[in-house]
Formats: sequence, C-alpha cells, structure tokens
Amino acid sequence: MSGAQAGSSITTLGQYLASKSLMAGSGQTPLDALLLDVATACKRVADLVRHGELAGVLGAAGSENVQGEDQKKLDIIANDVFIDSLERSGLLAGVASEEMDAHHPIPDEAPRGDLLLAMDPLDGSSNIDVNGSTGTIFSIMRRSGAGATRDEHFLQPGDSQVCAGYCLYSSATMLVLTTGDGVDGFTLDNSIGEFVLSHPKMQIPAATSEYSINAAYQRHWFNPVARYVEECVAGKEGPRQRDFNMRWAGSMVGDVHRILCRGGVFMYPMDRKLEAAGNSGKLRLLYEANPMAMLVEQAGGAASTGTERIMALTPNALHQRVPVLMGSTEEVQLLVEYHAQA
Ligand code: P6P
Repeated sequence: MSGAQAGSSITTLGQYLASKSLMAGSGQTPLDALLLDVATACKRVADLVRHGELAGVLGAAGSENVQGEDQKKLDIIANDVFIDSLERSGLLAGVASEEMDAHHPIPDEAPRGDLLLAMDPLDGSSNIDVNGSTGTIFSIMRRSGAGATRDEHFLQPGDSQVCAGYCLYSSATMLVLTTGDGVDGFTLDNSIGEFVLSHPKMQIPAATSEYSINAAYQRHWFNPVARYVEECVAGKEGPRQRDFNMRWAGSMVGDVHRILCRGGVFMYPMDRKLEAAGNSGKLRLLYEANPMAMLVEQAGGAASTGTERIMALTPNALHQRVPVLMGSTEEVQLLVEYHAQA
C-alpha cells in the first residue's frame, strides 16, 4: 500500500528543487544535483539503520574518531556511504566529516566542483544499539579560488553556508533542509523510494515551555545555565510562573527536529568538566552547530554560544567545538541575558 494516498498530489524532492530553480530563472543547479545525491546517501543509510542487527551494523567498531570518541560500526559505514555517493558527483571540492581527521579530497580521476560538504554522518550514534533516534547533519559551502582543496577552505563562518540540513532516522525518515529561504521537511515514502514534501515552511514558536539538556551534568554547569534550568524546574511557583517540560533525545538531530516541530530550547553549554578537559564545548561548530543554527534561524529561532551568535563565528579548526544554545527566541535571549549578567 503506497504511503501516499492513491490519487493525492505529492511533491518529491526533485520536483521541489526543480521548481525553486525554475522560479529563480535557472535550470538544475550544482547544489540541486548535490542535494539529490545527498538524499540518495540518506536513503542508503536509512535502509541500514532500519535493518539494524539484521544488517549486522550495530555495535562498536573498535576504533576512535579524531575526538577520541569510540566509533560505532554504523558511524564508519555511514561515512563511507556518503563518500561513495558523493565523491564522483563532479560537484564537490572536498568532504569534511566528524569521522575523518582531515577532509576527504576528491579522487584525481573524478571531476571536481566548487561545493564543500561538512557532515556528521551519523549523529547520536550512542542511540544506535538501543534503536533510538539518530541522524545525518550536513552543511554545504562554496569553495573560492583554484588549486588543491585544503582543510582551511572549510573554515568559513556559518553565515557563508549555501545549504544546511539533516536526515532524521526515527519512526519516519525525514530530510529537513534550508537553502536560505525557509525550512522545508520531506518524509521518505519507502513504497516509491522518494522524499516527499510533508512539512513546508517549518517555524519555531518564539515561546516555549520545553527545554533540552543532559541534566546529569548539573553539578558542572556555570551559573547562567544553572540559573535558567533552576527557574524552569521551579515552574509555576518560580519566576517563570509556568511549568516546563524536559526532553533529552541523546541525539541533536532528534532534539532539534522536535524544536522545529513544536518549539523548545536545546542546550549543550560549556561547563566545568569540558573546561577541565581543555575543550571549548562538546558539539562541533562546522558540521553540528553551524548547520543546525542555519536551520533554526531560518525557522525563526535563535542560535548562540551564550555570548556570541553561532553563525558569526569563524572556525579555527575542522573539529572545533562550541557551546550550543538554540531554539525558541525568547528562551535563547533569556539565556544570553543571563550570560551577560554573569
Ligand atoms: P551526551 C551525540 O553524540 C551528540 O553529539 C549529540 O547528538 C547529542 O545531543 C549529544 O552528543 C549527547 O551528548 O553527553 O548527552 O551523551
């Protein structure tokens, strides 16, 4: 039985991209073609995630990534699927990934484009073995100049992204993306193998009563975040004068998707534990914070480190980490205010 009701009109990702380019007065652009290849890679990963143990892709890989984090088998497999799906497209000048120390150069025998892709091929991989939500996060930038691509070409501020998106592998597989003109969501209809437009113009409500943070780290929080969460927990009796709810998916894609759907604020702040370890945050600027910040801002939300707008930062390294506070504008602004008062 097809997921799309018989006879109903649908818009596939390909039709969506073609109509946007036609409206912009051009035929298919290199970015359109790249997004179709990204969608193919997402479908391949979604199939592996959906089969899980039956595909023999669960469990640890027995290796560490550049961040010193234990890799899951599917972290590496997903990375390889994206490289295989994209490196011969003739559209890319290079690929950077959480799972690779340096960027992946386009093979000499393959044609080269001027787009750069930075990705977390499988975000939330700690959820894989327990069938929790996971996702792919991607950021697309342009590469200026000629000559061989270097890591430095990726070190562009988030404002220079031409596209950002994620694919959420959950009860449904959803591709959510922006090219700077709002955020649109597509649901994978497995019966026809197409991403179908299902959530046009996603918007984050300015107000929310739902926050996301890993409360196990409470003793490590600095005062601004500690104060914000304490006031949420105080509920009606406290200064916020309303009760709050808390959600923590363990995958940024799962939490940010929920926020794009119904509002909320996602926090992975700097804390004393990260500071003692010499880290400037947990989440990576290039392929987690920046793409999610573009999506959140395009959906009417805000994204800050607490003291700076995330997309204004110029990365100093491929795997630079930053504090992340993003979602409903009223809550992000309150958090920024508390940071300023500290
Ligand atoms: P913690 C997943 O590893 C990730 O990078 C994000 O997707 C997620 O929000 C966060 O880390 C979870 O971190 O410390 O709660 O395990």
